[in-house]
Amino acid sequence: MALLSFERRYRVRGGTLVGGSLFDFWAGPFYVGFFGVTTIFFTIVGVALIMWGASQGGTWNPWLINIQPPPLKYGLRFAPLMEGGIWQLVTICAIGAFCSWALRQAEISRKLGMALHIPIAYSVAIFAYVSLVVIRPVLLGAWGYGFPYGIFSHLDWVSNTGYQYLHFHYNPAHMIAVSFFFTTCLALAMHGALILSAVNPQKGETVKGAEHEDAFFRDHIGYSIGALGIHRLGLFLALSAAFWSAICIIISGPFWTHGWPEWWSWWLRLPVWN
Ligand code: 07D
Ligand code: 07D
Repeated sequence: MALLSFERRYRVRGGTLVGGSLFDFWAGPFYVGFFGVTTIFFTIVGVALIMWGASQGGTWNPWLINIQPPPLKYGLRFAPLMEGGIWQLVTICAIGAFCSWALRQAEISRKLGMALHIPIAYSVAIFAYVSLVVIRPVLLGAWGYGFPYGIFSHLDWVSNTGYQYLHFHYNPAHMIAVSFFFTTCLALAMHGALILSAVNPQKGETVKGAEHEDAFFRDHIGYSIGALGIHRLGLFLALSAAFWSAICIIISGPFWTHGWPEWWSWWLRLPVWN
């Protein structure tokens, strides 16, 4: 059965947050909705602004296009368009598009009678982005602390910002975030491997179910977290990774201005060493 004809059954009206039934329809496979319209609007305006900025930047090489934030001297004011004003407008469009997307996820979840885990999860990614281009710049007093919009230039920003604190790996929140990212990969790899090994057997073998999956892990490490549990764990690990990333960059500058290795001197000052 074609996916679309099957899914049509689930295309229910209502559940919208804004606009009543005005945008409550589908365009081909896509739900439109009020927030679909605002997503498209912010995306088109934002991409057009990036194109305009690029046209003034001397290169059309996609790797090198670079939309800089304003110089620090403009503080938290609006800057002239060619001196970071475009970056400010692109940032507004990006936040508008990302938030619209999250709200569109919420509308679709409501239509289907699902809980709001998906928009909540995506909101944590938005929080990480907002921590970089709004929260930290506002706490430091200038939009110029945001990262530039360019494939290579944003890497330069990460490296430069990291070295401003001497050795970013010593940032304790960065350590927690990195550990959560690595653990997320481990968990997803093991979960993917477990499911494939059970439901995609060699020719002639039967498909195995949840009992086999649980038995594998019980035999192996004495415990199986279970079908629901692994998805709870995965969500927790991934959200924690992005959450601690946001924390690690918000504290760098606003709450800790020295090199990160110095933060650890509390350890050397513990009375136990006397
Ligand atoms: C696979 C889901 C699909 C998404 C993709 C990204 C664009 C940008 C824009 C031409 C996992 C689509 C890309 C729409 C085009 C212009 C102006 C998600 C998947 C495929 N980064 N980053 C990349 C973004 C930051 C860092 C790649 C975005 C922070 C490092 C891609 C943001 C810091 C490295 C990209 C953002 C940082 C990258 C692959 C926003 C800390 C790499 C991304 C909005 C978080 C890697 C050349 C990927 C690379 C890379 C996009 C923010 C660090 C271009 C949209 C400032 C160290 N980043 N990034 O697969 O190869 O993500 O860079 O916050 O090494 Mg980045
Ligand atoms: C911000 C992306 C949000 C995306 C959104 C959606 C579209 C649509 C459309 C595809 C958060 C965008 C969608 C555009 C696309 C289509 C159709 C995700 C975001 C809303 N670090 N470090 C991190 C590691 C070092 C430094 C985070 C590792 C060095 C700084 C993570 C290493 C120095 C910052 C991380 C390492 C340094 C970070 C990034 C190893 C440099 C940050 C993940 C092994 C010399 C950043 C909030 C993240 C951060 C960050 C990992 C090394 C500096 C934990 C594994 C020592 C300055 N680093 N790092 O945040 O916390 O994702 O940002 O060496 O600012 Mg680091």
